[in-house]
Amino acid sequence: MEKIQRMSDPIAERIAECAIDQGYDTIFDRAKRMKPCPIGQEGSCCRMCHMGPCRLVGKNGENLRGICGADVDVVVARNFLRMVAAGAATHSDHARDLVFTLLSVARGETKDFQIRDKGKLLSVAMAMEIDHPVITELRGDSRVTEGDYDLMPWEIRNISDEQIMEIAEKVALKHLEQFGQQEGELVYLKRAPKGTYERWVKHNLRPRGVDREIAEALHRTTMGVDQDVDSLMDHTLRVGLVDGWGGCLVASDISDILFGTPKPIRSKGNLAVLKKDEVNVIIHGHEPALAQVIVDIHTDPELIAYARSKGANGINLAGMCCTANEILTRRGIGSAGSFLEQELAIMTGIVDAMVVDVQCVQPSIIPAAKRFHTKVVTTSPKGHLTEAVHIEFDEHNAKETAIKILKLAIDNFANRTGKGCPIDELQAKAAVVGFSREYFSYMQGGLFRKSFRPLNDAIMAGRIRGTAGIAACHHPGTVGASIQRYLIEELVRNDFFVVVAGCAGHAAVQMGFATPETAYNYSGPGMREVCEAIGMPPVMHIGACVDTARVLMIRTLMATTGGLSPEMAGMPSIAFAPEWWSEKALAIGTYFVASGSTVIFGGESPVKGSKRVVDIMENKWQEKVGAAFFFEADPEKMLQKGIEWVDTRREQLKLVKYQPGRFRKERVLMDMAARRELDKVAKPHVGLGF
Ligand code: BF8
Ligand code: SF4
Repeated sequence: MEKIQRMSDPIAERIAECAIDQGYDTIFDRAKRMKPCPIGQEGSCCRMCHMGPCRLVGKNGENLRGICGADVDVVVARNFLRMVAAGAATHSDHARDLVFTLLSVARGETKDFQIRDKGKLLSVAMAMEIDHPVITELRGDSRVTEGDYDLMPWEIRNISDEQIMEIAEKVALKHLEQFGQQEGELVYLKRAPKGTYERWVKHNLRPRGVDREIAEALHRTTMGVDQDVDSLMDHTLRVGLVDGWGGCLVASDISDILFGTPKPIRSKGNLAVLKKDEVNVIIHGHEPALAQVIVDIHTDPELIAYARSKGANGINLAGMCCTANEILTRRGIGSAGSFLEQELAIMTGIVDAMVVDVQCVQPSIIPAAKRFHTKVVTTSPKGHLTEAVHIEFDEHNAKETAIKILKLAIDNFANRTGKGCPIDELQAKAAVVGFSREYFSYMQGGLFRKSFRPLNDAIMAGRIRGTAGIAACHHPGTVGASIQRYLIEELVRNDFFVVVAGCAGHAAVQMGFATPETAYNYSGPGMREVCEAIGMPPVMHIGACVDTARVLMIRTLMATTGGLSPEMAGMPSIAFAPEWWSEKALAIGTYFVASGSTVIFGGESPVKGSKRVVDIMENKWQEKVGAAFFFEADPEKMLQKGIEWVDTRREQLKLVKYQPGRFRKERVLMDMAARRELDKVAKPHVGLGF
C-alpha cells in the first residue's frame, strides 16, 4: 500500500503507518479505493422512487429531467433537505433521550443521575416560561438578561429540593411536548434576539414541532409532492431550525442540568492518553448519560481492586468522537481522538473495551477488534453492531450497566495479544477545555458584572477582528484535521476569537491550541491583549457537536448587549466546517444560517448540480435570514472568504477598520523590577487561575 500522509496528528499518523505496514485495512485505504460517484456527490442523482434511480446529467441536456419529469433543481433540493432532516433527527433524538433521563430523575425513578446544575435548570425553566410559582417570581425579577438567564447563587439558595424536582418534571414534560407538538412554534425560538425571531415570522420559517417538521421533510421529498425549489429550500431552513433550537440546544441544556455546565478544566488528548499498564476503556459515540456514570464509578475502590487482581494498575478511561468531548469538557477525561482515530485506537492493541452508542461509529471497528482482544460493546437499543457484545443501557439501570461493562473490560485485560502499534504515553497533549456560554459571561466580569460587554467592545475597537466557529468532522479524503489546524492557526493570527466543537475540538487539542499559553504565542496582538486582560484563551473548546448550540446563545448575548448588530445576522462572525462528511454537520450548518450566521463548508458541494439551489443558499437566504451557506473546497480561499465576510460586516456596522498590528505594544527594555511587576499581573490570567 502506498504511504501517504493520513493524519496531521503525528501520533495518529504513526499508528496509521504502522497499520499499513502490518497490512490492516483502515478508513484511509477504503477512502482511496472507493471513488465517490460524481453524480451523487453533486446532488444530481435521485433515488426517491424505483422508476429510477435517475442520474440527471448529460452533455446535451438530454437527461436533465428524471423519468417523472423532476428537474435537477428539484432533485438537488430534495436530496439536500433529506440530509438536513436526517441530521436534525439525530440531534433531536439525542435530546429526547436526555429529556427522558431528566424526567426519571424528577420522578425519583433513578438514583444514578442527579440534577447537578440547579441554576441552569431554573434558567431553562425561565426561558420556557414554565408555570411554577418559583419561576414566575424569578421571571418577575428585572435583573434577568434578555435571551438567556443567569441566576446569582443567592437567588436560588432558598429553593427546596422538592421545588427543584417539580420544576425539572415540568421542564422535561414541556420538552417532550415539543417533539410531538403539531401547531404553534418551538418554545426555544423566543430565546433568539427579536430581530432574528421576526425574520422567522416574516418568512414563515418557525417550526411547529420537532417530529412534525422532520416527518414532513420526508413526505415533501417523496415522489410527486413538493416540487418547487423555493418551497423545498424554505422547509430546509425550517428543519435546520428544528436541529438548532429543538435538538442541539435542548441536548446541550439538559446535559448541563444533569451532568454540570462546563467550566475550564485541564486534561489531555490524542491516542497517547491510553495506558499500557491499565485497563483501557474507550467510550465512543454521542449520548453522554452512560458515559457520565462510567466516569462516576471508574474510580470505585472495589473496581480498582478487581482490576489489580487481574494484573492491571488501574482503570483508564478515554473518550472518542463527541462522547469524548462530553466527558472531556465536563470531567477532564482524556480524549483518545476524533472520528478518524477509532480504528487506530484499536490498532494499539491495548484497548480492552470500546463502548459505543449512536452516531459516527464505524462498523469497521469489529474486524479491527477481531485482530486483537478488544471487546466492542454496544449499549443503545438503536445502535447494534453484528458480533459486538450488547449490554443495553437505560436511565434506570445506568450504574449496573456501567459496572458490567467495566468488569468485562477488566476481565479482558489478560487477553491482550502483545501485538499492536506502540504509543508513547508522554506524548499526550495538554489542554484546557470546557467553555460554556455561562463561563464565557463569567470570564468577562466575574459573578457581579458578567456580560458580553468586553467582547463587544474589543470587536468594536478592532482589537478583535471578529468571531469564528470551527466545527464538524475529519474527512478521510483529506489529511485528517489538517484544514481545521490551518484555519485555527490563521484565524487566531488574524485576531479572530475562535470557538471549536465536535471533531474540530480534537484538532485544537491535538495541535496544542487548547492551552491558553500556546495560543498566546500565535495570537494577533489585539486578540492577545484582550485575552490577557480578561483571562480568556483565543481558542475555546465548547464541547460536542450538539454544543455548537452554545454559539446561538453567545451570539444572542452579543446582539442584546449592544454596539454590534441587534440580531444574529450582521455580526462580524463566521463559521467553518472544512472537513465535514456527516448529515449532522449539514443540519448544524443550516441552523447556523437560518439563525443568521454564515457558514463555509469544505469539500465537494452536495448541491453543485443545481445553480438555482446554490443561488438560493448563497444569495436568497441572505435576503431572508441574513446569512449564506457556502461550499469552498480550497482551504486558502475558504479562509479568505471568511475574513472578507467578517470585514464586510464590520464595514456595514460602521466599526473602525481592522488594521493588523494596530494594537502592537511598543517594545521596551525592562529591568528586573518591571518584569516582576509584569509577572504579578500576567500569571493568573495566563493560567486562568485554576
Ligand atoms: O457529532 S464532528 S465525525 S463525532 S458528526 Fe461525528 Fe462529525 Fe465528529 Fe460528533 Ni459531529
Ligand atoms: Fe426518477 Fe422522479 Fe423517481 Fe426521482 S422521483 S427516481 S427523478 S422518477
